Amino acid sequence: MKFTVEQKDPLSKARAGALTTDHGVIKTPIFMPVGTVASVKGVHQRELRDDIDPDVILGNTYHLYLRPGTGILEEAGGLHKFMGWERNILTDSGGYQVYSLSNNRKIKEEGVKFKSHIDGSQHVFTPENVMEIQRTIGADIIMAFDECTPYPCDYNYAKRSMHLTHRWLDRCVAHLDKLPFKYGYSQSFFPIVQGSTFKDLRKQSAEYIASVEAEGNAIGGLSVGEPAEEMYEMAELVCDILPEDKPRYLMGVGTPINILKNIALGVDMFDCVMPTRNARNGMLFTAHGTINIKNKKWENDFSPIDEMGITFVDTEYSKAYLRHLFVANEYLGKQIATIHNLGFYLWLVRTARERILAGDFLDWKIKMVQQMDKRL
Ligand code: PRF
Repeated sequence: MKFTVEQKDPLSKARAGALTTDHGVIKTPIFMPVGTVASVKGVHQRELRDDIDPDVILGNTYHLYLRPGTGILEEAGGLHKFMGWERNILTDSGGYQVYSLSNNRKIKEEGVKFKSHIDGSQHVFTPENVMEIQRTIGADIIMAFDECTPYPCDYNYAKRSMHLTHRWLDRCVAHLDKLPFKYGYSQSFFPIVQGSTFKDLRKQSAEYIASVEAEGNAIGGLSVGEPAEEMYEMAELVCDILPEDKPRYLMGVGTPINILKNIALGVDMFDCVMPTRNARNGMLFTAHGTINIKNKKWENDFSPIDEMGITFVDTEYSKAYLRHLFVANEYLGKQIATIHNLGFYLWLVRTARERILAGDFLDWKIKMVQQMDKRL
């Protein structure tokens, strides 16, 4: 993997860069649509590629390990071939999903014992087997096995949890060294900063993660219920410590406003279920604020879904039609809303990139944040 910073914004810490893997170039800042179970919910791969056009999507180790399982993925020749996606994939390690989804989890030094949310069966994730599973899934970027520290959390728990994440990281690195790539292309490994909302722990964790000298670095444990201002404070503190010449990935963030503000602090990569999940509930993101399309006010609004939108659904369908599909509980409503929201998120990060390259990112960001902070 190669990462180059092409341009730094003179008035903020934003950067425009390019990350090159064996599956192509990822232009940063980037938003990665979430494809948890080998599917970006409600969107065909062809629509994803041709209409939304992300350079990279995300998959989840936790879900893919439980279903279809590593045997099927290996037989298919890896996740790219299995799902028909030729561009980049990043897999999260399960270090978050195992806490948020599974039942009866027990965290020990060795790893996490948990029960599947699908059938209640018992499993164990360790730093070692999670690296093996991610080799078999075959994503281009794979993540360290961490504990996403819950929020709120007392200082002593956060400190113990951070040290556990660091010890697990050492085990991930040692084990990966023994595991060859499986499908003829390489994989890059990203460690994850934790430390909750405690500045000294975040600093210590960022320094530890930086010392590993991995190809890229991630910030975890944020957007877990803390006030947004605390998230920005932690993200800035960590970005200032992580190396400048490596990509920085803020996991599970966030709203369009969160994304622009974190780009300004030096974050390069984002993922979040929000554009896809909220779309299925009828919530649309636009450059002028959010829309609840189920609202009666759209019943006879025959204007396009989003005049400024970049995808075909934005101008081909009206708000009144999309509202009707939601009221009638038609599948197509969720599909159209998902394509719109992902198109908007990708437009947002691509435009941020253009503004950074043009040198006027900060003014644009301030204007956009103000403009998007509304309910239509
Ligand atoms: N760790 C991992 N994945 C994550 C998180 C984390 O802390 C978060 C927190 N926002 C989202 N996804 N492994």
